[in-house]
Amino acid sequence: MNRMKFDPTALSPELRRVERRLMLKGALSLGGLSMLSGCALDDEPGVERALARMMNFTDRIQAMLFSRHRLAREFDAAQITRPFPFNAYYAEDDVRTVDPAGWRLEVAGLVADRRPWSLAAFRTLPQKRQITRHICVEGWSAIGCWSGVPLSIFLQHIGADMNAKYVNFRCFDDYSTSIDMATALHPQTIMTLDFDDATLPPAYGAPMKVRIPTKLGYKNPKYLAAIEVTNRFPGGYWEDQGYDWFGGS
Ligand SMILES: Nc1nc2c(c(=O)[nH]1)N[C@H]1C(S)=C(S)[C@@H](COP(=O)(O)O)O[C@H]1N2
Ligand SMILES: [Mo]
Repeated sequence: MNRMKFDPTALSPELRRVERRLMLKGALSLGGLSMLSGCALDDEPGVERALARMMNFTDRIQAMLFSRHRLAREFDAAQITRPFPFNAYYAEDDVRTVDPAGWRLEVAGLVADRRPWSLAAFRTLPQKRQITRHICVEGWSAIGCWSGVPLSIFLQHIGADMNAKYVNFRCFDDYSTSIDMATALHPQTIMTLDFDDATLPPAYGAPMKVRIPTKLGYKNPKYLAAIEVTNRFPGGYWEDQGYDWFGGS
């Protein structure tokens, strides 16, 4: 790509709209993006490509800065947000439920043992509890109490390849998200069975959600159906629509 001086007055109406969108998001001007990417951005596909490359770059920087030993802040019981907000890509009335006794977590990909897991089996593993802040990109945050099995312990049990790059989550409400292995092994990443010291209710992801306080809300999958260990970049429901893949909080 050729380096060109960025001339904002030479923008087409279409690109002017793209620029306004970028500025509104508080992100970056087209000129800034053009400088950072070293490309003349003279059409919308060009802008999209440059943005995707930037996103890739910020994902890598975030991954480098992430430490398995740096913990998300924990709070006191008195600080728990009540009522805790519900959010999904649909309204609360449309929440899907399953029979907890019949539910099994599917296990796929780079693991030694692919047998599905029941809730009773998860209850036999060590549990951890956390009171942490959930941050949603839609502009709200809330403090909640979750407990369950650390994902790292589950990955050991199924003989997962810990050198694989990604852990992918598929949900039975047709949602999905995925995380890097360092986050999967983080001590506060837990396969949640309980919310507020009682069985996880339908609104918050029954029968299982993955609570990841080092990630933004959309990377905390509810209604878990399957887990896959993989080296193939998995993306996710919101990530495929342009949300940052790393999504650190
Ligand atoms: N399966 C599933 N998980 C999901 C979502 C969803 O729509 N479906 N939404 C995500 C988003 S954007 C947020 S903010 C949180 C909301 O979780 P809560 O209802 O427990 O507050 O769930 C995340 N996990
Ligand atoms: Mo969210």
